Amino acid sequence: MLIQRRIMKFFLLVSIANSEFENRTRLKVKENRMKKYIPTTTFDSTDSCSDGLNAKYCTPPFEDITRVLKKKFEASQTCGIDQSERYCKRENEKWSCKFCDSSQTAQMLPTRHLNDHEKTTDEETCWYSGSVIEPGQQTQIRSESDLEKASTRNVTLKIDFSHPYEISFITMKFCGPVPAAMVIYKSTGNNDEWQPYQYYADNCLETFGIEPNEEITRLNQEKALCSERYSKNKEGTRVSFNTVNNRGDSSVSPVVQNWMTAQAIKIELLKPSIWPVDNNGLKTPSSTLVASYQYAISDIRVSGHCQCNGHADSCEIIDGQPKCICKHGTVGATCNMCHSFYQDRPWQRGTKANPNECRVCNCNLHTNKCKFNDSLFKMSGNQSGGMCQKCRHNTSGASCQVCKPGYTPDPNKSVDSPKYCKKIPSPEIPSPSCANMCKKHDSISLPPKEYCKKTMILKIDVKSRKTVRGKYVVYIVNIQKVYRPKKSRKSTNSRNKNPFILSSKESRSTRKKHTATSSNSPPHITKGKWEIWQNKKYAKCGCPKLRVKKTYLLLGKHKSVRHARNGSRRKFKIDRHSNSLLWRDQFDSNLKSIEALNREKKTC
Ligand SMILES: [Ca+2]
Repeated sequence: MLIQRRIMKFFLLVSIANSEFENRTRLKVKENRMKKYIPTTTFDSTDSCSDGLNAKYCTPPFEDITRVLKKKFEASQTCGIDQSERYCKRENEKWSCKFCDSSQTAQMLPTRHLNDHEKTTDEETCWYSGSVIEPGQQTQIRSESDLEKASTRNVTLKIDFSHPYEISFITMKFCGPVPAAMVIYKSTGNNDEWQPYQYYADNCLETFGIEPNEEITRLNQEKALCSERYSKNKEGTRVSFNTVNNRGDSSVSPVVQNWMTAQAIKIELLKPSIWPVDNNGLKTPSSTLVASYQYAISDIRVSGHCQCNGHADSCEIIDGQPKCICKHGTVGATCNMCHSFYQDRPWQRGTKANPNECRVCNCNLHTNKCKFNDSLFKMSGNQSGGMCQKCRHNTSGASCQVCKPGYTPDPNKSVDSPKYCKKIPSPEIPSPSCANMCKKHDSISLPPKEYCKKTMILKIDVKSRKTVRGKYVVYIVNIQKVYRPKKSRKSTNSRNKNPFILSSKESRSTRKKHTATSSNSPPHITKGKWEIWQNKKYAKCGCPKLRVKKTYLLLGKHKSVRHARNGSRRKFKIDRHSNSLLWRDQFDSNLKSIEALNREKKTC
C-alpha cells in the first residue's frame, strides 16, 4: 500500500513538473513572439522612466550645457579683431591698460574665454568687446557725462545648442561692471525668432518701459521680467538668471516647460556701465574713459536639462549633436512622436502628474503595424484609437480580433494564438472534372474483342503509394500473377523484330528509330515488384481506384514511363480507361477459362 502511494506520488510529481515545463516553454514562445511584434522601446525597470510596471515622468540629468556641448559663443564684435585696440581695467584699485590683438596669441581676448570654465579668479580669462563708441566720437570724450551722452553700438553674444534644452539658469561673470542695459533672449527653433527671456537695466521703466520685478501670476507665466538688481552692485558681480523663479514646476506645468525650453540663447548688450568710484571715492581717470567703456565677461554658463518631453532620462551627444534616448514608446530628436506601433492614443508631453506615455496598439500579436484613428479614439471615449494594419493569421478588425470571412475562431485557442482563426471546412462537392473522366465498373465482361485489346491483366497487391514531384502518383505493387501479356515467344534482341524490314544491314536512321521505338514501347510485365505510375488527376478521380494494402485485378493498357532516369526500370504507366476490381479468387478460374477459349479460337 505504501509502495503504491509512493509510486502515485512519483507520477504526480512528474506530471506537475511536466506541466510547469510546458507552461514555461509556452511563455517563452509567447515572449519571443512579443519581441517580434512589439518594438523594444517598452518599459524597463532599470531606468527612471518606469517603476517596472508603469511609465513614470523622467528627464535627463541637470547639466552645464555650454560645458557638455563644447560650443562657442558668437560675438558681433570682439576686441582687437580688426586691428590692435586699447582696453583698460581696474584691479585692486589700480588701473591697467593693455592692447588686444587677435593676430597675436598673447593678446587675444576671444569668445572661447566665455566658456573655458577657469576655476580660480587668478586664472580668469575674459572676452572683451572692444570699444562700442564710433571712432569719430571717441576723441570728443573728456568726461563721464560725455560717455553717458555718446551713442553706442549694441553687442550681441549668441550660442546655439542645436537641440532644445529646458534652461534653469543662465549665469554671467563680468570682468568689469555689469552693463547698464542688457536683454537675454531665447529661441526655440532654427528660424532666428527671438523671444525676450529677461531684461536687466539700471532703470527698467526708462530703458524698456517695463516696471521692474513684476509679479508672476498664472496669467503671465511666460512674460520676461526686468531686473534692476545689479544697478548699484556692478563690479565683480555674477549675474544669475533663474528662469523658473516664482513660475512653478516644469515637470507639472506644460506652460512652464514651454517657458524654459530654448534651443539658442542670445545676450544683447545695449549700454555699458561707467566704472563706479573706487573704495577711495576716485572716479575713472579721463585717459581710460573710452578704453574702459566696453563689455568684458569671463564666464557664461547655461544650465538645464536636455529637452526630451518627459520621455527620456538620458541624452547622448552623437557627433556633437544631442539626442534623447527615448522611452515610453516615443521616438524623435526630443521624443516628440509616438513609435509606429505605439499609436493607441495621440502623443503628449510627459508631466509628473501624468507620464502620458505612448500606448502600444493591441493587435493580439497578429501584426506589428498600426495607425492612430481619431474617430475610433473618440468612439472609445478617448481610450483607444489604434487601428491595426495588415493583420495576419487570417484575422481582421481594429485589434486583429476577428476572423476573416471563411474562418472561424477556434474555441480552444486564445485570440492571440496564430491558430486562433481556423478555416471553415467547405462541404465536399465532387469535382465536376471527374464526372466524365472514366467509367466505373463493379464487374467487367471480357468478350474476345475486349480481351485482345488489353495489354495487361494482372493480379496485384498494392504495397505503398507516393507522390512524385510533378503530376504522378506512384504505387509500389507486387504483381502476383500475369494473365496478359503472356510471355513473348519472340526474342527481344531479334533483328527481325520488325518483319517488314528485310535489309541485311540497317541504315543508321532506321537503327535510331528502332532504339527509340524500343525505349518507348511498354515494358514486358512479369511477376514481382513493380512501380505503377498514374496521373495525379486520374488518381484523384479513381480512374482506376487503387488503395494501399488491397489486392486488385488490374486490366487495361499500359505504357512505358519516360521518367526512367532513376531507380528501377520495372515501372509502367496506366491510363484512365484501365479498370481495377477488388480481387476475388473466382477471377482466377474465370480468366483461365477466357484465356483458353481465346487461345483455342486464336482470336488475339
Ligand atoms: Ca573665462
